[in-house]
Amino acid sequence: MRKKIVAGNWKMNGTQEEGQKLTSEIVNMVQDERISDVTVVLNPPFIHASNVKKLIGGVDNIFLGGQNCSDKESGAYTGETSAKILASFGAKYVILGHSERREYFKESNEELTAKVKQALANDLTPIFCCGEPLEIREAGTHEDYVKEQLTASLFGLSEEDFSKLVIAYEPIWAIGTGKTASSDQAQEMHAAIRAHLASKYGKAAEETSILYGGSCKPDNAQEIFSKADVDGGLIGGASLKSRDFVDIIKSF
Ligand code: 3PY
Repeated sequence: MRKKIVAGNWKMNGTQEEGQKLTSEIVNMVQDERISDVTVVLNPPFIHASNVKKLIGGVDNIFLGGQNCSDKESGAYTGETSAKILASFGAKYVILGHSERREYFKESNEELTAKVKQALANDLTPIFCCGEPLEIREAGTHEDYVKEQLTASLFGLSEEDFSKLVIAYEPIWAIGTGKTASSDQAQEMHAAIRAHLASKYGKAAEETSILYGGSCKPDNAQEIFSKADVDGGLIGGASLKSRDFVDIIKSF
């Protein structure tokens, strides 16, 4: 059975007070509404880590994650946060290769391999993002584009390391544009991603959770999550509203 996972990516949002309020509300709702079969990951900006971890407390299906980590172990890299530092604050997950980081910070497939290795060396589960921009979708080469991202960044990993990953598919054209991939488009890509991973890692790919990320909201989550190869969501804007986020978690 693959893990069902809903991860909230707060991006660069939330003051200290807002982050605490959001976290407390989510933690309370998950407990009050007895949600125990979904793994919930909160990925705030790094500086919220300690507060968020404290508020999660001992709730055993809610975890702290990061939105990125350095590809270096430690040292003179001003402004960076290592996987080791993140893990020392109690994080268990880290989003790597989000489309915004690939676009604005020019993260390459090679750099992402190094980040994945840093994460794994520090017992963080990478939520590895892949996905195509609009022009690639329109050209009809989206499957090849995404397969190449996966091959280039991940196919050097051992089967043991690969089996620790979570994958997130983000159709970039559906982020912040008001567009959403249809559930059939999501399923088609998730199945293609799983088949590609299986071509290298065999049965291990059957156990890999593949999350959908692209303007997932309470009103489309149920339809998207009902698809055979969709194991949850990487949620942007809707993760900043506790009721919406928890409604998405309840959409399986
Ligand atoms: C969004 O939906 O905003 C995302 O960034 C998905 O990864």
